[in-house]
Amino acid sequence: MREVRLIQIEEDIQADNRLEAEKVRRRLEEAGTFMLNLMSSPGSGKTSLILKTIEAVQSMRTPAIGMAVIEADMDSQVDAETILDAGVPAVQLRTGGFCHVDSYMVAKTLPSLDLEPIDLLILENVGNLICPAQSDTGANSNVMILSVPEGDDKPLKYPLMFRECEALVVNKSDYLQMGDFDMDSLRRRAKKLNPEIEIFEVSCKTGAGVQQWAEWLLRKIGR
Ligand SMILES: Nc1nc2c(ncn2[C@@H]2O[C@H](COP(=O)(O)OP(=O)(O)OP(=O)(O)O)[C@@H](O)[C@H]2O)c(=O)[nH]1
Ligand SMILES: [Mg+2]
Repeated sequence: MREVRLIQIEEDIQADNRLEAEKVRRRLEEAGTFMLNLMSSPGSGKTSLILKTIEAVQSMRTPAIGMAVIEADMDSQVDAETILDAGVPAVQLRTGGFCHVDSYMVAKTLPSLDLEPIDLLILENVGNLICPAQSDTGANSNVMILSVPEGDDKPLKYPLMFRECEALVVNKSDYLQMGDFDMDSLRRRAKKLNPEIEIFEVSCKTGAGVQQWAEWLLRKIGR
């Protein structure tokens, strides 16, 4: 009988990635840095939420929380420039065609940051609801944004993302009155996939809900 040799590329890659992710977490722990991996589809408001979070967190705590941002995109550096303009250290991670960030990319980025004064490091992942959910970045917490114009059916189509995240920020709540987005359906669908998921209704435009989100985040980082 012929024996077929099966090479499990995907599983091997994920196993290697998880080992590297543990190294990243150890490095962060040594420096006392909490890393948040923020994921969403393109344009749902990752950079906007980071800006609002910087504002909120800095106004809520003295002494100030040390923050920095890793901006990941397939191309361009506009988001890193936006964060630098807000007075927060930022590095641009150009994934060069990859549609998600993995722990090797984070490990390569960390030496360009002075981690010691950073309490909260936010990774803005590549805009995509599929691939980023499959890859451990070494972060301490995964959070996703779903914006109202994307629709309340997304848990049905991208279940892994909802399962992998501790919190879901439903952004652009200022659009709620304009369409057919059903918040109760969204909550039900998200909780069915992940009963523990925390859900925040936010508008980065009006600032609604930002405070509650920031309070949760500060509790997560122990401040
Ligand atoms: N009306 C409204 N617009 C918003 C809100 N949050 C973000 N936007 C707008 O949505 C657009 C995209 O926001 P970004 O923060 O750049 O989204 P992103 O997820 O970082 O986008 P990529 O990095 O390209 O994936 C911008 O024009 C924002 O001004 C909101 O709560 N309400
Ligand atoms: Mg962005």
